[in-house]
Amino acid sequence: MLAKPTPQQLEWQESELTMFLHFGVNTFTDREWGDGTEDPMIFNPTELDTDQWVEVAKDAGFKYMIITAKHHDGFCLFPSKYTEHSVKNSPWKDGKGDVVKELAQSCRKRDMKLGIYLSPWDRHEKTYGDSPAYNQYFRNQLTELLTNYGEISEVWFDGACGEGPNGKRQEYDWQSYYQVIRDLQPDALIAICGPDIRWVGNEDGIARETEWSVQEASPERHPDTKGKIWYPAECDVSIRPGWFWHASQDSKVKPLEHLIDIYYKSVGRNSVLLLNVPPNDKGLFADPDVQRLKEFRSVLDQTFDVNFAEGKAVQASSAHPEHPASNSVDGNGNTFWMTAQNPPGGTIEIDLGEPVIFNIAMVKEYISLSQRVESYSWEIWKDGNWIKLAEGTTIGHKKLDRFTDVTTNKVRLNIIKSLATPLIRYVGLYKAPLI
Ligand code: FUL
Repeated sequence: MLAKPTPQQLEWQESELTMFLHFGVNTFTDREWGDGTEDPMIFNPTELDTDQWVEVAKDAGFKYMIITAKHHDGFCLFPSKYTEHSVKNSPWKDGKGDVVKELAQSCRKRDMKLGIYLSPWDRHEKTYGDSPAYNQYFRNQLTELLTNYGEISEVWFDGACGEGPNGKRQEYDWQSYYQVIRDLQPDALIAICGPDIRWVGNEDGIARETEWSVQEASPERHPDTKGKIWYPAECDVSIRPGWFWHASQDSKVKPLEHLIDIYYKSVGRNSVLLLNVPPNDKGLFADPDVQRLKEFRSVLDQTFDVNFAEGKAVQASSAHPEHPASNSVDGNGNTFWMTAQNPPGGTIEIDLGEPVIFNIAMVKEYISLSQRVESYSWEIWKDGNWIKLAEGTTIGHKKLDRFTDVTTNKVRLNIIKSLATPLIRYVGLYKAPLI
């Protein structure tokens, strides 16, 4: 059986870009981890504007936004009725404000999906360490977030765990947390310490060269499943050195080249990029981040707006009789070439009709029917011979290869090894600008 994505996993993966928002008391204390003793009075973003966050994210091509409703310090950006450690005891909007609500409204207006980060590790809450009591507290807060803010598309659980004031280590009851989410928001994806989206394993925004969305079920996350499951990777990284905003890091926003490199190594390696952009102490995205995101979008548009293979003739080595291969590269995401052959593999040849210069190749599998390809190569036609241009292992939702400019009138994609008949959904040849 080939594991397949749920409709929600598919939509998430095809969206490619999610923005992370780290915001809270740390924004005002210049720290990365608060210890829970912060005075809520320090939380006072005088110009908070969630419309700005969503507009910037939307313009940059992001489709989901995840906010730290509560970080490890326990301070809640929403007026939880289960704690006093929240916006309700801050001077912001005289304690009547709710950052999660404002963001939810801004997202709704602009067709942006909303996700929440609720830190299980809570350095303020007194019941932390008294495992059953804290698990109930945590479920109560999850219930608030999943009930009061409309559709929540992703719930992001970090695994950090510590001891409570009683000196005991908290034992998280993950399965009961998942149950609350499945009951209240059955379409929400549960990420990282969750069964639907897998942490890529680093905080640099970089996936592996070989990145399978199909994985073995883990006893901890998927106790009721045996064998293979669809469990795609998410690559989290911050646009700055820290997750939270620090004035001293306004000059340390990642250079454009670095961000673009991250894009190729995350989205271009079958993963979703979760890029953190932290609002500042005014409650706004800072200018350097906004500027960088504009540049990021502009380079991606310049690169991917023109596919030189679009509309060009394609020959697939063999086609399944019931799914005749389309004979040109079209933008129809619901069709695919099946290069049926035994053992599974095959060739897709694109006749460009005239010499074309490009430096990027894109290939996508039809992942609705699982991820199959284990090895592939790209070749170009040069002086009467096929010359190897690039090679790789997995493809999945999207695989991008970069190389120095080449000129040719014919290109060939070879599927060398595949777990089952390879289903190729899209191919693209592009020219990235010099940065
Ligand atoms: C980590 C946390 O400890 C960091 O503060 C940050 O939230 C990051 C995304 O996850 O584990």
